[in-house]
Parts: sequence; C-alpha cells; structure tokens
Amino acid sequence: MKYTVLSLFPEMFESFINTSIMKKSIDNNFIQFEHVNIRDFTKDKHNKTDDYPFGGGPGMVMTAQPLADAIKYAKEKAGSAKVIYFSPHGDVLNQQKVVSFSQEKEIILLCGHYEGIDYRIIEKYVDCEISIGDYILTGGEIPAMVFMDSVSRYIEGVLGNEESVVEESFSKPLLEHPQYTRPRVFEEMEVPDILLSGNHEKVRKWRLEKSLQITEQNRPDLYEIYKSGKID
Ligand code: 4GO
Repeated sequence: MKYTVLSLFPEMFESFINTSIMKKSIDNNFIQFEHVNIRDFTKDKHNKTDDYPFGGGPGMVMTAQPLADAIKYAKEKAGSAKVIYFSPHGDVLNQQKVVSFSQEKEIILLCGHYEGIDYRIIEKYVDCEISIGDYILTGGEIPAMVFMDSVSRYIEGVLGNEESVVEESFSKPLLEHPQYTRPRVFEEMEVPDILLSGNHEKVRKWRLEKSLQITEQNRPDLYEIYKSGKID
C-alpha cells in the first residue's frame, strides 16, 4: 500500500511514521508513505494557501489552485488512487470500511485545515469523504493518521502475527475480553485462575463469556447485532 498525504503540516506526521509498527512497516516495504506539501504548489506571490470565505463569516478557506495542483501531482504518481478527504460530512469510518480500504494499492489522503477547503475541489477531485466520528477538529491530519493506523493493520506483513487481526474485536461484533500479563499478583489483585490453568478450551470459553458480558454492558447496540446473528 502507498499512502500519499496532502497537507500543510508535514511535521505532524513525523513521529507517526517514525514510531513502532508504522516505522517497521515502512522500513520493510509493506507500506510506502509520501507527504506532499500543498504549500509547495501555490502560485500566490506571498505563498498563501487560504483566503476569506465568499459570503463572509469567520476563519479562512483553503484556496482551490494549490489543492488542485497538489492532487494532480499525487495522481500522476499514483494513477488509480482514490482521493479521500477527511471531514465531519463524510461517511463515518468503521471496521468494515477499514478492512475494505486495506485492499487498495494506493490511496491519496487530503487534509484540510482552518474552516475547510473550497467546495469545488470536493466536487471535482474527491472520491470519498470520510469522518472519524461526530466531532469537529482543526484539521484533517489526525483523521488521516487514524485512517492509516487502522487500515495498515490489515495489510499483509504489517502485524507479523496475522492471527491477531482475525481474533480481535469487531471481526465478530464483540468487544475484547480483558488481558493480563506478569506479574500474577499486582497490588493484591490476582489474575483469574483459568488463564493459568493451561486448559485452552476453558480459556476460550472464559474469554467468550467475558466478551459477551463486556459487550452487553458497554455496547448494547453491538450485543443486539451479535445475538441476532447478523454477523458479516
Ligand atoms: C475531520 C476533519 C473533523 C473530522 C475535521 C472528522 N474535523 N470528524 N476538520 O473526521 C476541514 C477543516 C475539516 C478542518 C477539518
């Protein structure tokens, strides 16, 4: 998978791509990452990339010209890539969409800032608007990182242990059971005996029971889906 990120703030992505699983996946060539700075494409003599909104109102709007030219540049290098724009207007991201995006060969991620981007860019160049939840942020950069983080987990080689992806929450619509590691006793709290029993069948049953309990308590909406059998 190749991610091409278009934004005004390359530094926001530095620690993300240079840490842990993302770094390892880029080093091992399971993922390619390119940042395109929208400011590099402005033809404005003061390097501006935003302007006042027509019709008035607070804040600034990112202007169409640098955005269009940055998108054209990214598309030249990644011809078949979908252009995704992050905004609260988009389809809310969920596990099913994450898994589906992980099958793409290349994706262009467009990050707006301030009050957003000129709507003509969305109409002409954006294939897909995505939201990471019903709240407003100052920019699309964090949603782009959320998107890459979740999608990357489904790209072959990224997690190493492919099984962990299948077993976990949301492949069936249940929340995960509690996890424990050493020490066996911490501040007088003990790890449940069954997990130390070595009896795999009992461990499996205990975990399923806990998953069901936690899901019913925390996410009754998911619990109903599970019980109705409408899975996948
Ligand atoms: C995305 C972008 C929220 C989301 C954003 C979200 N806020 N819920 N703000 O995924 C255009 C300028 C959108 C700021 C951006």
